[in-house]
Order: sequence, then structure tokens, then C-alpha cells
Amino acid sequence: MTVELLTSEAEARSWIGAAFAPTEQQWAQLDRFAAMLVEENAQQNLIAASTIPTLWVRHIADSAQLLMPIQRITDLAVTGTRHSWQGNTVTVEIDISNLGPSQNLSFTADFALPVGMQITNAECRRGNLPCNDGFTAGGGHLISLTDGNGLLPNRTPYTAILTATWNGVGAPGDMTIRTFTDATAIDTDDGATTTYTISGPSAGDIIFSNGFE
Ligand SMILES: [Ca+2]
Repeated sequence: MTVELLTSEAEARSWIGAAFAPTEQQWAQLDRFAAMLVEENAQQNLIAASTIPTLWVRHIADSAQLLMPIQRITDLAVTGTRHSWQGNTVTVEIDISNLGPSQNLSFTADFALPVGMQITNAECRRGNLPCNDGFTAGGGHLISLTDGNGLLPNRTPYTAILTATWNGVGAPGDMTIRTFTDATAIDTDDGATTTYTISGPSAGDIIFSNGFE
């Protein structure tokens, strides 16, 4: 919801009436409150006397705006993916960032590794700091993460670190990642799927992939 700039007392009264005092009784109370404010201002300096002619714009509508929910727009995104193999065990790192513009208060993420992989460990870090967030296993190749901390826009990404085994033949295939912003924020592509291909290991080698090859 956006608030148009109120340019006159009539506009301010009309806006505030529709938004906050839609019934006759509510409007009467609010109108009486405005009159009391002016009356009492003669006794004590509540508002600058020079602002009385613009009382509704300057004070009443201005205060009422604070009651309106503040809309936070965030953009959680996968900003980095990489993996490395050690034998048949792969470690996948997924960077999750808030591309802004507002702070994200918490988030969840779902990771679906290729079918046939078995997740053996899940941890996380922010920059160099480890974190202790909750991972919920959803089956051998599925896991969800709940992070209760905020993500400031365009700061150090949050990194999920998943370890899994692969006993199949050839490359295991694609993993999908979905991120969801906190309930009070808006992300236009909340829950959109990001795909990352986990290329297979070479026999006997430790392979590192940066994910952008
Ligand atoms: Ca997003």
C-alpha cells in the first residue's frame, strides 16, 4: 500500500476517514479529538500554533501513517554454487543472499539433490562464522533449512554446506534449490527454483568445481 502525498486538509480528512475512521461514530470521535487538540493547545504547547491551519496533514494524518504496515521487499537469491568430490562423497556449497532492498528477518530453503544421493551431513556458515540452524531431512536426497536470523541486503551470503554420497554410475545430475522469505516480507519470485548441475567425479580424483564453468 502506498500513501499518496496529501496536499490539503480536505484530502487529509478524506484519506484518514476512509482508512481509519470509516464509521460515523469513529469519525465523530476523531473530529472531536482534533478539536480537543486545538483547544488544549491554547493551554499548553502541544503543537506549533502555526501548524493548526494544517492540523490534519501535519499531525493527524502524519501520525496515522505509522499504523499502516510497512511493506518490506526482499529478493532472496542463490548467488553461488560449487561442489567438490572426495571418492564418492560430494560436498555442495550453496550461497544464499538477500539482494535487497529491505532486510529479510528469516528464511527457509529447500534443497533437493539428485535422486539416488544420500545426504550424510548438513551445516552452514556466514562468512567465516559457523551457524547452528535447523536442518530437517526429508528423505535421502532432500533437506530443508530454517534460519531464524536476518539477512541484510547485499551483505555476506549465507552458505549451506551439504555432504552426500553417490553410489550411482556417471554424473548424479541436477539439484534444485528453493528459497522462501520471511512471512512479513515480499519476494516476487519467492520459492522459485534454482538448478545446479552436480557433475560427476573422475575416478580416484578430488575434483573442485566453481559452478560457473
Ligand atoms: Ca528472490
